[in-house]
Amino acid sequence: FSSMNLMAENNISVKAPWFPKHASELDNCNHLMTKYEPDLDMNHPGFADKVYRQRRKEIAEIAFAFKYGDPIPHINYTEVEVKTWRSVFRTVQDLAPKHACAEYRAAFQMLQDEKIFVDHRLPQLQEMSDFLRKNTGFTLRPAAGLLTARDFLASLAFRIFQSTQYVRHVNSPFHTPEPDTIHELLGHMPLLADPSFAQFSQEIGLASLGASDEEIEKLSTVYWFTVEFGLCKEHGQVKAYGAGLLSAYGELLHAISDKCEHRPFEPAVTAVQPYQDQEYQPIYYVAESFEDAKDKFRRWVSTMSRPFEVRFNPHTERVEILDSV
Ligand code: NLE
Ligand code: FE2
Repeated sequence: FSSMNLMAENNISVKAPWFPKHASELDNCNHLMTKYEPDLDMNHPGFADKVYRQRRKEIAEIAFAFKYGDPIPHINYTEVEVKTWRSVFRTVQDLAPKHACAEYRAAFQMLQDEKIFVDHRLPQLQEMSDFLRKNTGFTLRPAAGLLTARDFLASLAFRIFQSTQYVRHVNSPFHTPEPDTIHELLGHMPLLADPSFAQFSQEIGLASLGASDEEIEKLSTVYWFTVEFGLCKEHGQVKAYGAGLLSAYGELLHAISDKCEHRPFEPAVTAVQPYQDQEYQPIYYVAESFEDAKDKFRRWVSTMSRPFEVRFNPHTERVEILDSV
């Protein structure tokens, strides 16, 4: 058996792009997309704000210095940052009961019961990571900004979510095109505490390991229209489960209005739907349920071209490669 594994290891080096085989190798998966950096983008609300740019640098340094196994450093959030958190937190608290899916609402309640979600302070990534570990085995590591799709998806294969730790600019609390810790905390964390959703997230990650560039593009598009902007049905009503909707109430209300189009989630079709990340989406995909989305996703992934299969071993935090050809 071990020699078969070895063979697979040797073969894939010629056929497939490099990918991490152990959670510690995610230390090499922190490449940034620079399009939304406040230093580089004139339209960024922080572009003219020296204090904000300095703060972003400070917090980015923490992520760059982070190594596998380190505790996630604590951030002393400023009064302005707490004010931004509070205003987004309160709108989510108001809107979630009516518009968020049941899994989100249940996890949100748990986070409130554990006093991790309160309006007067931002949750720290380390306490959130501990919470997730207890519920689904997901953990967090800090990211300096928007990562390349390949690096970001790879971490999901290990049930690790790369999370930003800085706060959006105070002038745009209700929508930002780039991820920030409010988006991660209010958008992603509740659902990563749900077992079925956590499984779905990990499966997207596993499918991405060693995939071609075109396949990564398709997988990240599926991720975009599900984990980020997905809608689902609940007792005949349409609810939000996408993190980009749950952390941005402007878009959440848009997504359930008649100003956009709803289409049924169908991975092969969704995967090639062009999208932009500046403005609200014109099209959203609606899943019947997480279980249904997972089934459809699995069937679609099995049509992909990768010549081997991968399996995550949670005891060793290692991805095992199974030669399937
Ligand atoms: N638009 C989202 C928000 O404002 O929270 C962030 C999306 C990140 C992909
Ligand atoms: Fe996100």
